[in-house]
Amino acid sequence: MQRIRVIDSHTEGEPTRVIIEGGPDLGGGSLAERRTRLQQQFDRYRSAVVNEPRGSDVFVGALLVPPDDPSCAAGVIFFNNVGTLGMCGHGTIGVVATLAYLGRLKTGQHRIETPVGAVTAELHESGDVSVHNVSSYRLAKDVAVDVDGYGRFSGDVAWGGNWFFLVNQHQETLELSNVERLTEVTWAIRQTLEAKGITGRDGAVIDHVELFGPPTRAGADSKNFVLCPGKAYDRSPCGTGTSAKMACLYEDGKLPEGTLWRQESIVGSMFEGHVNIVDKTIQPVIRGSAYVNAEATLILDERDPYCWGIR
Ligand code: PYC
Repeated sequence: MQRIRVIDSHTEGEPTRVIIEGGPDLGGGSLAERRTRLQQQFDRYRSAVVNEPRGSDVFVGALLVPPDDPSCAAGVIFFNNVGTLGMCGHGTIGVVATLAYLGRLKTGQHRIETPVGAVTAELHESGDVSVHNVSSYRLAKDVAVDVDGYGRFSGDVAWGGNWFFLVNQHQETLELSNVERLTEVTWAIRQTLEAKGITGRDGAVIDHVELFGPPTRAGADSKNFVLCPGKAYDRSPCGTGTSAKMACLYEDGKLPEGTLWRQESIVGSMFEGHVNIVDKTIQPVIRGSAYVNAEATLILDERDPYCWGIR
């Protein structure tokens, strides 16, 4: 039997399960190489940790690995119910809260390496965490797609550590009671983008689709619904999605450098953010809080037909 120790937290409602012991040994090399190794050789560990019967479609897992970049305190590879992620904003906040809970991280700034670059996470005295994300940008503006059965949607293709289609024009109601419909619509948009060959840079699949609407919470600038790659929706406002959105707002002249943007999620939680211009690139910063809510040892018993998760 194998044992994997995990710590669970949620960041603004979205869960993160951090593996702190017993995960697969991915060897050395860049984080991008180790992400590929996780996908190709150890995918069953990903499934065992986040999929049913131990997890659910909503979980994002985080495998801590030694960093390749000596300036980083840790390396991390994020994964979900269907694969790995380039970066994860809510997950980075969850990792920092988890390391602080374990006494492995103190307040202040810490660099964390991910497969798409190093980010800087700042643990504040209050327990909040700010993430200075990878440089973000818009690849294509006002892309219109006709989605069978749902009508026409127009949005931007943008990078915030993952690829997003950010939809500004739609007729949908952004309410928690409407998530089934929102999931259907955004899934149909994603499939249409793929069918029409609309991609991120170098043909990358756009695997996150985000709808925006007016906020319901006082002080928020916008409310969103974010479809994640495995068809679950993000309970948090999505760190990489908010980064992509703020990059587009900056490029449109609607969010000057340093100006606060408050993004409400579909469940009513919030990230605060702004952009900094660093070496002529847009570097988004998002701030939120995470709470540790479980410590567990997962037991992998090969006699169990669902030992490696239901996939
Ligand atoms: O916060 O970046 C994020 C994220 C990506 C997928 C789920 N959450």
